[in-house]
Amino acid sequence: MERTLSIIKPDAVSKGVMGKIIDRFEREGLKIVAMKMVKLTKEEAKAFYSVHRDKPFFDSLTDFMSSGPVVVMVLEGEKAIERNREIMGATNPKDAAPGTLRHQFATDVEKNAVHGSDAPETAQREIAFFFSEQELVRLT
Ligand code: RTP
Ligand code: MG
Repeated sequence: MERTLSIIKPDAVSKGVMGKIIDRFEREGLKIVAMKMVKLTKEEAKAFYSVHRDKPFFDSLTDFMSSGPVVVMVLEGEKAIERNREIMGATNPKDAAPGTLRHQFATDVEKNAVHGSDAPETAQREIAFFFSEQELVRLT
């Protein structure tokens, strides 16, 4: 069993599609083992996306991520990291395959509806960024 961090980004929350996104994860068999709604500060967004600190889009990305509430979730399942990335689709919705969340719900390459961890080490770091061990429910 693997865990990954998923974020429903501010664009998707304000469009009113968080239920649809959660529904998709449930239908795909990914189990939600932690979930909360938070509004990140600019500083928190910068810390979360610190790997991108030298990218030209960093300031804009962290403004966007702190612009409104987000839903953060821990998804659990076999190959959860890879499966979530498949369900999300490519970063740029123009490149995202039909049926992926970003194809369905993203506005542009930045306002792209969802985040998902990209590797086991990043999943561990990102889960710990938002949740303590006691906040993750045990399914069995
Ligand atoms: P994420 O980390 O949010 O799951 O997205 P990702 O792996 O598909 O893409 P990544 O390269 O990690 O980029 C992180 C987020 O930064 C914004 N971005 N803007 N303006 C741009 O060219 C640009 N490129 C990336 C997106 O919100 C992207 O998801
Ligand atoms: Mg990424």
